[in-house]
Formats: sequence, C-alpha cells, structure tokens
Amino acid sequence: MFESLYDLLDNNLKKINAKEINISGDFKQFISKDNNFVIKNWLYKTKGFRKWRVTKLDGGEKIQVFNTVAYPVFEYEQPILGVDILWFGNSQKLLSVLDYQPLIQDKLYLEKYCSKLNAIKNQYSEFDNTKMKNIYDANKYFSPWVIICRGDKSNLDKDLNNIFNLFLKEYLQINTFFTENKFLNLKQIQSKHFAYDRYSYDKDPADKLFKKFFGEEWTRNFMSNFLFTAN
Ligand code: BLA
Repeated sequence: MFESLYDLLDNNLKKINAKEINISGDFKQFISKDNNFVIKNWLYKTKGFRKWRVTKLDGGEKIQVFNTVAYPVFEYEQPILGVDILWFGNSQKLLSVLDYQPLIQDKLYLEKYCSKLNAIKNQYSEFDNTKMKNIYDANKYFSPWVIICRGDKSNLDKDLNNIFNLFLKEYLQINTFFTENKFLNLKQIQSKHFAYDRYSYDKDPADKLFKKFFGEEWTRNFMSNFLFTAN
C-alpha cells in the first residue's frame, strides 16, 4: 500500500538528483518471524539534504505505514520534513500527519517557513485538523499548521496523493531557492537537528509496534542507527 506516495516521492528525489545510500541488509528489508510484517527502508542524500529516509511497513490488513523524514543540510535553517501515514485495515482508519517541522517556534520563523501548509490544508477540509493527542508536544517541532487527518478510506483514495504532492513541492521550493539564514547559525541548526532526533527517539510510538513485530534487539538497532541517528 501507499505505492503512489512512494512513487511521487521517488520521482521528486530523482528530480533533485538524490543518491541512494547503501544501508545494512537488516534495515533494507526485515521480515517478522511469523511472516506477517515486512519493513523496507531507503536512504538518500542530495545537495540540500544531508539525510532523507523513507520507511514502508506492510502488515497486511493489520497495518500499513508510509513514513518519511528529510533533514536539510546543517547550513540551512529550513524545517525538517516529517510525514507519518498509517492505515489500520481492521478498523479502516487512516491517520496522516504531514508537517514542515520547525526548528524553533519563533513567530517570524513559522510564518516564513511553515505558513504555506495552511494554504494547502485549506483546500482539503478533512485534513484541516491540528489537534494532537498527547503523544507529542504540539509546540515542539510541530508547526501551528501541522496537517492531520484522522479519516477513512475515502480520504485515502481521494485527497492524500494531492496533498502529499503539494506538500512536497512547496517544501522542495524552499530548499532549492534557499539563500541565507535569518534566525539560526550553523551550530544552532546542528544542535536543533540533534535535539529533534533525541526528542523523536524518546516520543515516537513506533518503537512499541516494532518491538512487537520485529523484537527488542532489531528495534533498538533500527531506532538508533537508522531512524534517529543523531541522538
Ligand atoms: C502517531 N505514529 C503515531 C502512532 C503510531 C505511529 C503507531 C500512534 C497512532 C494513533 O495514535 O492511533 C507509528 N511512527 C509510526 C511508525 C513509524 C513512525 C510505524 O515513525 C515508522 C518509522 N511521526 C513521525 C513523523 C511525524 C510524526 C516524522 O514519525 C511528523 C509528521 C507524527 N505520529 C505523528 C503524530 C502522531 C503520530 C503527531 C500522533 C497523532 C495525534 O496525536 O493525534
């Protein structure tokens, strides 16, 4: 599932000359002992991005996940791109979260780098949700315009591809036309990126799933050596 999102991303990565980086076989693809869950990962690097990772989890009817995070080079203060899209087949529920994850909560920074999100979601009313449960702190690495949809099959079929497409295009524009930092210097950017990984490592509810599907040892390795390497 989510092949169309993957293809969209792949096409855009090709356009920006992203190079695929080799990753260990255990991360490339890992299958649970009971054969019910398969996780696949990809890692890229390109001019404006020091790390762009993609994860697909295929758990059949139970769960499908498309997750991607783009870390700009430390020279650019632009937000980190974060996408977490989950389909729960048994309950037929979609959770999709897309954000330009801000490094700081300064109003002018948010306005400059994140406010385009508002224009995107205004076109898709069912994705116009910003309310989070309390897994993450909404004021830490999330923008005021984070796109959240708790929806169903109709949202999945109808709007998700268009939203992802717009979301990606706008974000890549910021990167392509980046000129100068106005809010943070290189050292501060680096430290925010590290803190983002540390924070996400601590908060991401994915590790509970991974432990259940793929075991403690693989999960620990995957969390620190693929998902959140800078923590
Ligand atoms: C929520 N993400 C979740 C949940 C799970 C995952 C199980 C809870 C689902 C629920 O509340 O019903 C699962 N996260 C994963 C998996 C991966 C993962 C399998 O990272 C695999 C790599 N999460 C991110 C990124 C963002 C993000 C980059 O990884 C940023 C956009 C957001 N996920 C995010 C948010 C929630 C969530 C905000 C909670 C939604 C809410 O509070 O309503």
